[in-house]
Amino acid sequence: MAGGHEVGKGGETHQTAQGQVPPLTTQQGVVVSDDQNTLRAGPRGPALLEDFHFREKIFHFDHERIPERVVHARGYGAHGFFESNGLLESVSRAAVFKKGEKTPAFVRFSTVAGNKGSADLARDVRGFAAKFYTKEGNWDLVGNNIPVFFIQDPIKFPDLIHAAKQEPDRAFPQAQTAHDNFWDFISLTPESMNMVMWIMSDRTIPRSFRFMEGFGVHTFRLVTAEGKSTFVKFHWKPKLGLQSVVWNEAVKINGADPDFHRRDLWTAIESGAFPEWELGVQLFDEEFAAKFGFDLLDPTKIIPEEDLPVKIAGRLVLDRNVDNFFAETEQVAFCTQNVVPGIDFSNDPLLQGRNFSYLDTQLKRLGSPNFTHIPINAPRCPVMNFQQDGHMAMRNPKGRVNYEPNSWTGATPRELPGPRESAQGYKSFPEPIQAQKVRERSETFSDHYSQARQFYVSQTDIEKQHIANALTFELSKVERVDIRARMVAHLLNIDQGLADAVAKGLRLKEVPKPMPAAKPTRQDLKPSDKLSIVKNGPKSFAGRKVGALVTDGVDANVLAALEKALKAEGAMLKLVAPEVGGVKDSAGAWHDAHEKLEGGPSVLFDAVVILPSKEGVAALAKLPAARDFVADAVAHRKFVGYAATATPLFEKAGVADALDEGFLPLNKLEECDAFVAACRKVRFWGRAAAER
Ligand code: HDD
Repeated sequence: MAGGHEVGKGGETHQTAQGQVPPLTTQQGVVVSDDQNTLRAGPRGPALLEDFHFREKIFHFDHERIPERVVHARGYGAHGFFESNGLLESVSRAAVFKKGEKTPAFVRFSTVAGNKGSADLARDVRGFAAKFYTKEGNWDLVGNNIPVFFIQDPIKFPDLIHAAKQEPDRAFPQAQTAHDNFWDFISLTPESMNMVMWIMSDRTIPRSFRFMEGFGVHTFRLVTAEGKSTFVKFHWKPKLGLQSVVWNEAVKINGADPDFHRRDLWTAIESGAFPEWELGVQLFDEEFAAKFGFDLLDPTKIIPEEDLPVKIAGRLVLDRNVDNFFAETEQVAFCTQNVVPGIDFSNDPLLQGRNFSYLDTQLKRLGSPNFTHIPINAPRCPVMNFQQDGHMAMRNPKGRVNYEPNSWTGATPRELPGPRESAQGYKSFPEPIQAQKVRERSETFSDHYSQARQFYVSQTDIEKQHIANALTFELSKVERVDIRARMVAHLLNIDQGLADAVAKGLRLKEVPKPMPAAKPTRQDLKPSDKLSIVKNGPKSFAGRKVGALVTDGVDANVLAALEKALKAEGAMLKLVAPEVGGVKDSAGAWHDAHEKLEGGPSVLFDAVVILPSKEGVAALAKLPAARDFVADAVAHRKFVGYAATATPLFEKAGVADALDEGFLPLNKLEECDAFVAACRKVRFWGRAAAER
């Protein structure tokens, strides 16, 4: 056999360097004798059509791709469970909310606008979609990491997404909203202004999925067995606290590691540090809804937590990575209309529109109405009905009866209107409705600026600055000056200071008049601390990574003490060295490096330590990547631990005369604990250096 591996014969295993392996077969189960060479007429001759193995292999390869999701194409998922603490037992009959009930779950996080292969740190909303395989059927909570949305009516969704994605003639820019079409549409859509504040905040550049909140966005209903309804808004609260990167970091992470978020989730789960969120709920009744001041069917509005506290109803833990990305993460089909008895919809028009779109999109993506037969989508409770046939049908009715009612003897499934033991049919909440058919937006949906202002004024100064910077950056990429000005006209209805900062940042020749508003901006809404990331930062440094820039001769004691202190905190130390092979410490012990310096810039870490030896620092200071490592960490306001030997590198990096309280010496063992304690704040926001 020319140029190939040894291949076994008929159904036997055979010996290779890896041990006994099964023989390779075709899809028909025929053992393949040669998988290296096509069948030819002579060694140099033309290929023969008869080569069924080659044709089958290429045919299958040619069909490997399915359409990527029209939105949220890039995503990453993991398995886990939801454990209820029983809080919702009194307001919902759903089994998933029974005290102590543990329900298997699958969660997929995503960006919205980019294609499947785009980078993780795009400035974008993150999807947070959870599928609960409950005893009573699948419940999907398909949310985002932002509690409001761009539009109030689903008929605008195609326009919104067309405007956000790459422009149709040139097919760029991808995975970013910094272009004319997006801001043209947005500036003509005042209802998006609350969302604009959220997307221009650091919420859209999360540190990773583990550090972001999630929201069901819409108002839903919970319903008891007796038919009593309570409105609910769902929240996910990350156990590790909130954290985002800064924009300049995001730009650089995208180059250094476009898979930063998926790698983070995968490695956290592999290392046993299982990401966890609490399920929070805001529960309210018609009376609260009537008095609240905004229409709670309007998905561009929130209920501030200060007005209606979030109560915790259970926890979600992700503890298992997928076995196969395509089979699970790509084929998972979330549908907002997947609800179970005890959970119901509200009349939020956007939600009602979504209930059509998700089912429809799965047919397009997965190619068959039988997508529910795929293991990742299949309920883990009995499924019995007479739906049959179709492409790839795996679950087919047996026997003669495929309709109901029928009079054949034997147990064929029938609907179940009343309760029977634990089962009961799904009943929609019988909300009385009397109305005229209209195409009309409710007048109660027309305040577009008040909550946008409330979000903005709730931020810390640094976060306000980031919003102004983000708007300035995005609008600077917009070629048409009139679109830039139109956005500033909206900002004038939100906050004068913000509008001024953006107008100045853009150097608008003429500052426009405020955009005419359907309703004046309310000034009476109190700032809500819960809307700020910085005010809700983590309590510990757990789950974070410290990058240690080291050379040969690194102080063995300091390195060991630092590693111990970080481990005690639940954080990790990663060594970055001039060569990936590693370094020899002051005691002569070898340490493998996790990253070569050029491949491990400081943007990949939450804090850094600079620990060159006296002998090694001069060579290190000559490397541009080492200087960037330090300069970026400083500009991104990270905590920097350092040995006294680091000074020549600090000088070359241009930071030697600016060692502020965010720099912590690491020469003695006891200083390691102090460094880790400081890192709990994650960023040294007091640093004066302008963010590069
Ligand atoms: Fe959507 C996917 C979240 C409005 C139509 N959406 C999708 C995903 C998330 C969201 C997280 C990815 C699910 C996954 O990981 O597979 N979408 C939202 C949120 C919205 C929202 C929080 C507003 C509150 N979406 C929305 C509207 C429509 C859609 C108004 C259409 C009328 N969304 C879709 C879709 C997608 C989708 C076209 C594409 C892929 C998919 O469904 O499975 O049906």
